[in-house]
Amino acid sequence: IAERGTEALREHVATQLRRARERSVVLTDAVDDDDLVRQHSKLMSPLVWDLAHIGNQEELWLVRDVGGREPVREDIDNLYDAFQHPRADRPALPLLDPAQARGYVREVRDKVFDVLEGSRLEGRRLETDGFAFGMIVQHEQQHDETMLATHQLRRGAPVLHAPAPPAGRPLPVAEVLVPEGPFAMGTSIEAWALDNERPAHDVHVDAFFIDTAPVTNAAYEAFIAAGGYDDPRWWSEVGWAYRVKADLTAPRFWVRDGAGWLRDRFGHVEPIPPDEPVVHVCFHEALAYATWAGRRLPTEAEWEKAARFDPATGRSRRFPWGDEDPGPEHANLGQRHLSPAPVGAYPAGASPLGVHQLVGDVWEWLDSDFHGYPGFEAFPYREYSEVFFGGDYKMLRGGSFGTDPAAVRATFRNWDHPIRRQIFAGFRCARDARAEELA
Ligand code: AVJ
Ligand code: FE
Repeated sequence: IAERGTEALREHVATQLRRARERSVVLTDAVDDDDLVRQHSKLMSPLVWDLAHIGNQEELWLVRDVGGREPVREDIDNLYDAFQHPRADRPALPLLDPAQARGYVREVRDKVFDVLEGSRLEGRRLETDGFAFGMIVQHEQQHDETMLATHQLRRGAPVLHAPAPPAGRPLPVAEVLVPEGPFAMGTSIEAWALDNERPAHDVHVDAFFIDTAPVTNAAYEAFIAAGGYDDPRWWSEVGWAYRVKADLTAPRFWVRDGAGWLRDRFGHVEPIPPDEPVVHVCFHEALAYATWAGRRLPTEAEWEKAARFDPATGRSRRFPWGDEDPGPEHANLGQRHLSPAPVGAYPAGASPLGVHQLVGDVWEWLDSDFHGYPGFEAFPYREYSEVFFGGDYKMLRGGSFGTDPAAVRATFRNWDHPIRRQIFAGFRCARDARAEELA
């Protein structure tokens, strides 16, 4: 992005802003006003809150901060400040109604296009405008994924439709060795990288094996059938306590069908595709599966090395397949398909070491907590990342079928509470390399 001329960059920003808005409109026009204002789950905001919050963040950063313009609706800042009101409390707030919210986001967007016309855009950080637009594009796309998760929780006839993902094919090997040694983790040069992805720094990683694909529904069903949910040996202490308290018996949205299972996907109840990555499991379920299978979850550094390290050059790539932005041949991103794709569906997206589907399909739970990298600087606000450091979170990497390409990179870091299951998260397994395997 940095090498493009200002006009090309302006066009790129405009295109990304429009793409994000098209998606927000699809997700909010798909349901009636009653479904927009209702809370479909205590875990989620009403969709109409997300919509106006998207507009309010855009107003704060692009209209007021970058543009230096007069506020559009200063009076509603508090209502749409995520730190003022937990999700469960948002339906009771005096929110903009659907027509007002739609009018508000349109008015803000008109002003933003005006600001964009006069912007210099040459820099990577907020002072020089380019980053601020990228941050707001990513923010809208992040909330679009959150709204997609709200749709998954909504009951009633299906309103979202998309073609099935491409077919899978068997992978030649189940796991690959990632060699011992340092690699460059994080980035100091990616224009739209958020504060927690910075700066680039060398990390030493011991040799380890990582699965070439995420754990599938069929593999996960074998864990269930083997009594995995009834045996505390496989669970951490806190994981087992949660498994009992929440009465977990299978991934969220799986429904019993005699001796087997079906799944409810955006209101379509269907057989569970055996070769698709399992989705809607929490961190505790992922860890229990891995322990049962005699494996473990990768750490965040291991995942990023598997995704970026090119053994031929020693360099870290932007994406597993190289430095090009994601195309439809590389990864299942962008809500083009409303489910993960079967294992092997994206051979062009594999990493140099032969690891598939690291980006797209399902977010992958990792056995790491959320901290800043050495040299971390909060930017442009502490509430994006820093206030979450050291909290009760586990890391997630790679994005899902619901994540837009603009909002994910091999350096992109996501986090959530280890009990969360409504997000589009699965996992893959890893293991230590034994001495005799390294000879
Ligand atoms: C980075 C996905 C954890 O959705 O809570 C949206 C992103 N921050 N608005 C979230 C975010 C502020 C954040 N995650
Ligand atoms: Fe937000």
